[in-house]
Formats: sequence, C-alpha cells, structure tokens
Amino acid sequence: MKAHGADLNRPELLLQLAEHARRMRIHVVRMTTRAGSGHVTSAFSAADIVAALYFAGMRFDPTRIEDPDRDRFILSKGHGAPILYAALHEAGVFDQATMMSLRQPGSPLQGHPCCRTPGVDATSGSLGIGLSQALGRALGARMRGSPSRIYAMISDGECDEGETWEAALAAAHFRADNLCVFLDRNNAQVDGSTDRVMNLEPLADKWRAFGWRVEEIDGHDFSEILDYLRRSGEYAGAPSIAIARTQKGRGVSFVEKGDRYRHASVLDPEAAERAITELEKQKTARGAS
Ligand SMILES: Cc1ncc(C[n+]2csc(CCOP(=O)(O)OP(=O)(O)O)c2C)c(N)n1
Ligand SMILES: [Mg+2]
Repeated sequence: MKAHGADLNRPELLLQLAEHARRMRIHVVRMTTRAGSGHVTSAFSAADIVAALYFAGMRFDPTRIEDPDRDRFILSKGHGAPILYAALHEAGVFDQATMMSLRQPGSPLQGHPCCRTPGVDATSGSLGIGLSQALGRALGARMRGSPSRIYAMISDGECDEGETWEAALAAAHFRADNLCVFLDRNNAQVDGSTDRVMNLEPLADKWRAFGWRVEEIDGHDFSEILDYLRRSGEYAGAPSIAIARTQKGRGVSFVEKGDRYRHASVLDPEAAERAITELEKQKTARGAS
C-alpha cells in the first residue's frame, strides 16, 4: 500500500494538499453549522496536518480500512473530530449524507471520535488519553512485525495532563520509532492562552529531555509538514514529535480574529455562508496564480 500522492511531484503534491485542506474546512463548516455544535476553531488549527497525513503521509487506502497493516491516526484532541470526519469523507470512506449527520442521535459520527466509526482508529475526547493509545498501537504493531506506522495528534492543552507525560516516558523507554506525533501548538486552551493557564515552555526541551526526536515546524506549511514526516520515518530508536505552530480558526479571516469563535463555537448559517465564500475564493486565487 502506498501513501496517497506518492506519484505526484512536489509542487503538484503541495497544491493538492492545499486543495484537500481547503475542501475539508468547508466540510467542517457545513457539518458543524448543520449540527449546531462542534469545535470549528480547533478543527481548523489541525486541518493542514490532518490533510497532509491522509493525502500524503500515511499508507491509507479507503477501500481497505480493515487492513491490519495500514497506518493509523489517533486524534487525541478528540474535540477536533470534525476535521477527522472531513478527511475520511474527502478520502471516500463515507458519503456526504453520513458526514452531515454529525452529532445526530444514531449517527456513526458522534461529537468525539469513536473507534466503532469506519476509519476512526481510536476513541478519544477525554483529553490526555490518546498518546498512550498510540503507543500501545505502535508497540503492538512492532510485536506483530507489522510495517504499520502510528501517527497521533495531541494538543498543547493535553500537555497539562499527567498521562501524556507517562506515555512520553514509556515511548522513549521502549524506543517506539514507529510512532510519529504532531503537537498542535496553537497556544490556546479553553480558559485562555496556555501561557496564562499553565506555562509549557520550554516545551521542545521538555520533550527532548524525555528522549524524543523533536522538531519545531509551521503546522500550516505543507512543505515543513512533509519534510518532518519524511524524517520521522528515518529516525531509528526513538519516537518523534513535531511541535507544530498553528493558529486556532486558521483559514477563514473572521474566525481567526473573532473572539466570539474562541473555543467551542460554530458559525450561524449567515457566517457559515461567508466562511464558505471566503474558502471558495481561495481556490480561485490559487488557480489564478
Ligand atoms: C480530561 C478532559 N478535561 C476537560 C475536557 C474539556 N475540554 C475540551 S477541549 C479542552 C481544551 C482545548 O484546548 P486544547 O486541548 O489545547 O485543544 P485545542 O482546541 O486548542 O486544539 C478542554 C479542557 C476534556 N475534553 N477532557
Ligand atoms: Mg490548544
């Protein structure tokens, strides 16, 4: 099984990833406005990394999601679920109607990821549990002799959770080099900026001290994301983490700036139309350049 986009040259791949991410943000707006709840800004901050994983980094074939040897993605910051669902829809795992059933009773797409949902690799949403699950998956894959690589995204708010650091310690101890993590470093958590609520700096030094390979990247720059993904596959003997600088709400100007969209908020139908119009223009702008 190959990664998506493996046959494209680099400029083509970068354009294709931007296009997937742009469409995924539109899916997020549509499904959360329809549901009337969800975490749009958290989904947007993760959008570019998730697009790069599903459409370039991971060996993921939507027609073979049961393959035990495919790569896995664990969205530890489970409230960002709409971006995961957007990627799975974009990849063809489920249809538009299923996507639009987000948060409805009986829908497979609940507000936080559930491993019973096709294509979803872990149940998450209680913050702090995803890195342990990812490590368990990584060690399990190694024991089975599987080529499966395990990708995870954790949030900066989750670095306030003890379990994150227990998993960090264990991953280095067990030399889990098939584990590749992105830390969505948007400097924000529910109650305000991470600096004010619980200072994490020097964050990269902390992960290094725990024995990880650490890179600091721009989490909205596909080139930097792809370079990290390539290098993480080459590191031997230790897990790797990219501390990815991101922005909550990234992609739509008034969502990036607006205080009213700070955390668990969705766009009302009028704002959703404005957001979609802005995202549609991004395609035109790229097409013209
Ligand atoms: C154990 C636990 N405590 C509290 C919450 C409620 N909660 C949901 S999102 C969130 C924090 C959001 O900030 P961050 O984790 O940095 O994610 P971001 O949206 O910035 O990516 C909190 C405290 C939770 N889901 N789980
Ligand atoms: Mg955060």
